[in-house]
Amino acid sequence: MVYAYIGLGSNLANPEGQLREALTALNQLNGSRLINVSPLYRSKPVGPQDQPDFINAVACLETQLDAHALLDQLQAIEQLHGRERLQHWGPRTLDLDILLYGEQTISTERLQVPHPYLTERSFVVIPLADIAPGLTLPQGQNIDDLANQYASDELEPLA
Ligand code: ROI
Repeated sequence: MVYAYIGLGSNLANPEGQLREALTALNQLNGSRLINVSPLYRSKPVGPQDQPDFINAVACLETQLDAHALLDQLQAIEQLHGRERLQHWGPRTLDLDILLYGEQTISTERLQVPHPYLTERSFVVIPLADIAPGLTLPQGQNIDDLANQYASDELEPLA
């Protein structure tokens, strides 16, 4: 059993509903159960600004799936939600990223763990710190220190 941290994001087609349905799907994955979910946050788009705000969250999944099998399952959930990659860094109905997989560092053609942008994105760092305070990343940084570097007004928790 491994704890995998999954980043969720959506800015199209009822983003909050997309995240809630994705969380249900994550909890139903074989050999997996949802351990914890951060608050849902509204965030300004990183990348092109001419797109809607995103809804973001981070979930902790306890799983028996190995990292690539988990990636397959996440991509299947994305497809079920009609994900279309129209534009690089453009709007999307559902994005599910493996942020962390236990304490492992993984670098294959399909998968980089920890997620390469993890520490650079407040919409990942802040919800991750919400559900995993005190966590040390594989490269040694403390998640609370990273979260404290971001202004608290960058993300707006949903009511
Ligand atoms: N910006 C925000 N705020 N949240 C995201 O999940 C997100 N995902 C992306 C890009 C387009 C880079 N920007 C984002 O893929």
